[in-house]
Amino acid sequence: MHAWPASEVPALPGKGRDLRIHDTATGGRVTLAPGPVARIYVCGITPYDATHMGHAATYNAFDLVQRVWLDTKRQVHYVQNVTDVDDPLLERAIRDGIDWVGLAERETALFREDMTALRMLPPQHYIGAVEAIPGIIPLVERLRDSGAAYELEGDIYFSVDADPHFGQVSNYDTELMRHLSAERGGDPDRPGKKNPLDPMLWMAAREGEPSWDGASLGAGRPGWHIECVAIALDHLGMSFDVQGGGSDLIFPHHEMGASHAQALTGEFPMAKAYVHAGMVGLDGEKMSKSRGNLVFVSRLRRDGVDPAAIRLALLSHHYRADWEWTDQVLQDAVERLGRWRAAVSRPDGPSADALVEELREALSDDLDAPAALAAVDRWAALQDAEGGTDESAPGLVSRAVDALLGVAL
Ligand code: 5CA
Ligand code: ZN
Repeated sequence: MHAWPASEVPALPGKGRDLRIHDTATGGRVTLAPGPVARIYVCGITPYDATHMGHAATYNAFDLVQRVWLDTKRQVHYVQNVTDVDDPLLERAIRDGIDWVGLAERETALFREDMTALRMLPPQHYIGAVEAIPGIIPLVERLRDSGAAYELEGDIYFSVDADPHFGQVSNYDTELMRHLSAERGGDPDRPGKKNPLDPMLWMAAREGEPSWDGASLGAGRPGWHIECVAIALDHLGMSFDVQGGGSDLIFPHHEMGASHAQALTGEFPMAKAYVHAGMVGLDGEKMSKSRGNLVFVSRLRRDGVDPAAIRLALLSHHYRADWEWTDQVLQDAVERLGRWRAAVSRPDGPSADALVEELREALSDDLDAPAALAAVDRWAALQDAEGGTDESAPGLVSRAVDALLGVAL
């Protein structure tokens, strides 16, 4: 699949700092000091509805990760998937009486437009589940042949007990895992499973649903977790730097994915850091397609909201916090954007050298975007109150805000 066009990232004087980021698996901070190429996998959308502010907030977090790395003069190898065949997509297509392929294409196209407008850096590999199927089949066969997977009435399940490290991404207890498994696409109550938590790797063809020739697996379609593992291993290999997504993916998705990869390769861990963004809510509930309480990026754009203001609204919250979208959040961002634009439109101003270092310090410290915004606010306030004589300062602020925060002033 093609991704979306990249906005240019201006180079800044000096060099950025290594990223220290919270890792869900260890519960602590890890310093990611990869070699010249940093590797990141971020779980993509299930394209049955438009991009909402929760999605945008999650992709904003991982965009910042890349901008910090780019500022350290590293290259970034970024992979993202599109879950273009799965139960929720098929259910929505049936509900609306439309073709599931067309629905996925339409919503993926809209997502690309939203990401472009928000200046999110594109992945180098943007891979759909359907196009990954030829790579998924041999992995499931290998898991089955090694005893890490088993058949139940034609479906193939992964045996969580095959991975000695199972449970070490979420660190959740069994009761919570069982509850979340039932809530998030699993089937813990199905009779005949070895462990109620075992997730499906390959679902045998169902009447009226799309299916593919699965060689020795028979006709069917892939499970959700193996989709991301196949794509990540194919393009990044094991022990990549960051596995990213929203906190609703901690369990089962990232737990199971890590276990699949570890059982397949005998290596541990799959990722050096499991990084999770908080949930964005509306009116006290998580914003979700299934609940329908959504604020869409495309809707705001159509209403004439500047995408840079949407981006500033996202940046005004720490990525790990759960927060509520309100009109006030957007209004504050619109006002901040106006203040910043006025401040950089003058021919000179107070020196911005210290500001660049403050931005670097804030973002390398577990992506502290609110602290970064506060630093720019201080420079803009000084510009407003006293001005300055540094003719390079306004341009440097614009470039730093663009390079590190993805906001075009
Ligand atoms: N296709 C799978 C991942 S392989 C999926 O979860 N798709 S999704 O469309 O449901 O979500 C896309 C991304 O947005 C995921 O990282 C998810 O964790 C994140 N996300 C979904 N809802 C919210 C929300 N309300 N707040 C923050 N992030 C969210
Ligand atoms: Zn995923």
